[in-house]
Amino acid sequence: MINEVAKILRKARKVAILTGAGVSAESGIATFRDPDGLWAKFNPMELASMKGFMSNPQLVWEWYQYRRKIIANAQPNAGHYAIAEMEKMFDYFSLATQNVDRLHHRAGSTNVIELHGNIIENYCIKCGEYYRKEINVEDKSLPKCESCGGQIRPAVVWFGEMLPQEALTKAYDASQIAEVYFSIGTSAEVYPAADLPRHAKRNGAVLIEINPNQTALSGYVDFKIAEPSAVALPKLMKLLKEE
Ligand code: BJW
Ligand code: ZN
Repeated sequence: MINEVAKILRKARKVAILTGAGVSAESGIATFRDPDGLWAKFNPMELASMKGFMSNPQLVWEWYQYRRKIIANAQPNAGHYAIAEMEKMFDYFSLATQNVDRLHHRAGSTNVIELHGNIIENYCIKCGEYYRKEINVEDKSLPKCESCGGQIRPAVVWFGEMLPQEALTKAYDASQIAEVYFSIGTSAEVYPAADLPRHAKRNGAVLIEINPNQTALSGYVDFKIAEPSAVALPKLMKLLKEE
């Protein structure tokens, strides 16, 4: 299977990728919907929605501080590095991620499209201004906006919230342009991101999934590499370079 994918990639000029939490799993960052994932232990509506934040901002803030600590101590893995390498190999390349951890950036990827925001930054729920003071991950107290005194929240996209329009437009453009589209480490259950690989295939792309498990997309893809991304992606790079 991986040999066939390498063969297709050798001929391809335009490649796009969508990644999800599985890409960071081997960096020690928990996914959401796996049996040991975050949603097995925590309630998504309590922690990842505006309603949840309004009813218990302290709880939500502490949960984000806890995750920030894990992410700050994590390192990009071989999958992130392989993706960073890929962007130099094609005439057109686009990377969109649902991840908020910025590990793609830290691995050297440029122009990363962040569909669900990022966990590093924060903004005010009242005036929208970004909070520029440094956040100490050990500090449990809720910061307040320096301009208007409003509540500060993490710059991620919660359930029921619109994705950043520019990011979504760029990601849709990429899924339209790509000859080869990869869906890597995502359950492909959360919309609108989950529509991107489907849109790519509808527009003629060869659709490839890299994921050790079955997903909502597995029955629909052209090729499935059922391996962890930190294993499959370096293998693929090696095959491509061997030519
Ligand atoms: C490996 C691996 C390894 C393991 N290697 N792989 C009904 C139908 C359609 C849509 C909706 C609906 N009801 C509600 C909606 C909308 C909702 C939605 O899609 N819900 C579905 C769950 C049904 N979407 C939204 O609300 C979005 N906004 C929106 O639609 O706006 C328009 C609107 C406005 C107002 C009203 C209504 C609509 C926003 C979605 C925001 C998602 N936010 C989160 C939290 C972000 C912040 C944070 O991190 O704290 O984003 S939820 C969470 O899920 C996170 C992720 O980015 C996202 C996707 O998860 P992902 O990355 O796929 O992870 P997992 O865990 O699901 O999968 C991991 C995969 O990795 C697995 O497959 C493993 O097998 C694999 N894996 N190890 C490779 N080593
Ligand atoms: Zn404010």
